[in-house]
Amino acid sequence: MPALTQHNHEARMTRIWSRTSRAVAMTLAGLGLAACVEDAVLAPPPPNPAEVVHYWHFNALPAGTLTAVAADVSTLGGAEITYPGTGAGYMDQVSPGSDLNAEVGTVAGLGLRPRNPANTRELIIVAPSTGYEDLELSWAVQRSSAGAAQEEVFYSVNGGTTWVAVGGVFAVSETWEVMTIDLAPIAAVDNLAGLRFRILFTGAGADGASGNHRIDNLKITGVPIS
Ligand SMILES: [Ca+2]
Repeated sequence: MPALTQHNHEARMTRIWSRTSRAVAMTLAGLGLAACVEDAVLAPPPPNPAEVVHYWHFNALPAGTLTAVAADVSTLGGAEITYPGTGAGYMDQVSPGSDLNAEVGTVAGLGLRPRNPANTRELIIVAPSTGYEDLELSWAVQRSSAGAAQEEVFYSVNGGTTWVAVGGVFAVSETWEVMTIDLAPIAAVDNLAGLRFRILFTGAGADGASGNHRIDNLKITGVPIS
């Protein structure tokens, strides 16, 4: 909404009152126009709200070894999770998942289980951000008793050639909890078709023959660039 001076606004309201019904005026009041009488200039419009760009709730995962998991919900498409590396580790479904960090109306259902040994693999999250800024990455996580003690997150703006650590080292416990990384200060990840993230499993237990992490409701939100 363009800025209006108080004078112009009041003159406009007078004209409206003179030729329209009370019902129309009440509608304008409902839109907030009546609230600006005390202000010299109307407030600027609010920023666009953030929306879910990619969302994995994992509730439709098939049984067996998983090599690539597409996002369950995506405004852009092309989002998937893989777990490349060496050794016996792999991904499969886990039940139950968690409703932490879930979108409204989404049940806990299933989660994703990257299995040990995990220190020879990396969880790759391909997540285009074309048309979005002020990103946020979040997910619910727990580990099994023998799972890796930590997760470390990185982003890449060049398709995985180089990685930048972000958010520090997360200690992961045996109780589900939500990890959130605010990417709004990092303009490099905005509006980028080739954006990807990776999660490394580190610390005690990451090299184990058994043990795993359980991940659910992994979400990337962003604000549409206007
Ligand atoms: Ca789930």
